[in-house]
Amino acid sequence: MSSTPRAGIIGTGFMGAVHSHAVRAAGSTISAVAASSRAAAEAATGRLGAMAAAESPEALIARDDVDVVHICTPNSTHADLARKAIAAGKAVICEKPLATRFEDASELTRLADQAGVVTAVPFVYRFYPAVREARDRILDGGAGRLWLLHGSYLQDWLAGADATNWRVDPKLGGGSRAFGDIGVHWCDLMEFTTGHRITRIMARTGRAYDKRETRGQLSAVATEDGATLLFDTDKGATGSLVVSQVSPGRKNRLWFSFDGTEASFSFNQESPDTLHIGRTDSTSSVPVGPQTLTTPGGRHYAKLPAGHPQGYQDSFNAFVADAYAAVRGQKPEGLPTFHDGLRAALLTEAVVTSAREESWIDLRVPDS
Ligand code: 4PW
Repeated sequence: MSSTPRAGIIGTGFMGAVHSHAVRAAGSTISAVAASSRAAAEAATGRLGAMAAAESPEALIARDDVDVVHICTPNSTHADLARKAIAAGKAVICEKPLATRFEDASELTRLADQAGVVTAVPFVYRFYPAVREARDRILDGGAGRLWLLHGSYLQDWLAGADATNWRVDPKLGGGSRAFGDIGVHWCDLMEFTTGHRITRIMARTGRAYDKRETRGQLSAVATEDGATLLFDTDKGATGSLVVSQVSPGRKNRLWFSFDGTEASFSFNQESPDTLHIGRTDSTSSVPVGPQTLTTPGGRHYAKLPAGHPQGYQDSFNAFVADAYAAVRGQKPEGLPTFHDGLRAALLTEAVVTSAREESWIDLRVPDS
């Protein structure tokens, strides 16, 4: 492998473009892109800054000048592509969900471990400096005993019966849409930031639209527009989460409040340049910057002086930079791997089962 890992990106939509910016920001080259056809890959080459268009995803994976395979295609294709990339001995960065079935996510995680390849799943909200600051302070005892973990992740891009996307179709997106697409981000962020693990879940799912229009035709929808969850954790906290892709005016509002006996920590992804810390006698809004944050994690990820907000793409860049550091043999703290993708698949399975059975579900312990 070259000393600077070289990328191959499969999928050239919104996420493919985000990955390509991050790879170039990390100083790596994109040897090739692949899409649904060679023509589509060729059309995206310039936009993504890639050196070549591959004939197919398989041809991209086989290239000697591709060290890291980025999988940014519809969810139902992830497992097959990841399996092929692992078999070829490549590092794999796979969009979530790792697979639409828990069993496939489990198998991929085992195969990757056996092959010894570096894996990553873009739980990129971990890479906001404010989140790292909150995490360091919470793990250092700064919240006291965390007892209430709550928040929401709200979007509106599927508001309107004519708003649709491949994610709406369970055959392409998987059986859980709102939770599987964005709820897992919140749960990952909560577990990462607090060190608590969800042990059981009670979930309800719902739909704003029972029918949606695709190519002029109204058809029944099988996936959820939103979900509400209650959960308990292994360290004695309780919590709740509301997830929705039909909350008009909310664009990508991932918000949390982690409340302890001494302080509460809250964060809103749409205003990522501030970390809120509440105490009974004072509240502070800590501006994000290398001089204003105080912990190693906060300072490491704060690249710009306070007042110059870092956003979603910056978090993604930091995630890819750490993934590539791992490919070079380093061990960056908090890189989300296939094990975290498997955890998300486990939570998704529990949410789907709980909503169907209208009961609390204890999280099962996965084999791998
Ligand atoms: O992973 C999520 C996506 O599927 C994201 O972080 C935001 O919501 C952006 O696109 C969707």
